Amino acid sequence: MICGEILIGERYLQYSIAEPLRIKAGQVSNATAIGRLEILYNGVWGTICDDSWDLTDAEVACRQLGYDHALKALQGKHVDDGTGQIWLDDVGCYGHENSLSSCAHNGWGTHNCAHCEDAGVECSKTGN
Ligand SMILES: [Ca+2]
Ligand SMILES: [Ca+2]
Repeated sequence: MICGEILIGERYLQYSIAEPLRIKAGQVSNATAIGRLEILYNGVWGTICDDSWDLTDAEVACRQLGYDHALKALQGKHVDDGTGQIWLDDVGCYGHENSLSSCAHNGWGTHNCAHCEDAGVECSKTGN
């Protein structure tokens, strides 16, 4: 999410704020987290489509959630269906991003998905 621009010298620097993530319909402890992934945008929690959802994307999400590793990128058939807004589709992270919202995607709310395709994560505090 591009939130604005700052003029520094003769260059405009774009800055951004990470949209928060949460895990729903799963199990969360200090050591592990597993469940449906949701992201907050414009004050509304929404889900992420499992199209092209992979371990690299899950790594970024798990790190943003405060875990060290992603063990699995869960596809919709392994995740309880969410409701309401579907925010992200075709997420494409490189893996170095600090937040899921800075990864490539189709645009907020632009998708060809249903809630049976809601993506999830399995995150861990310790190794693989
Ligand atoms: Ca991907
Ligand atoms: Ca798609």
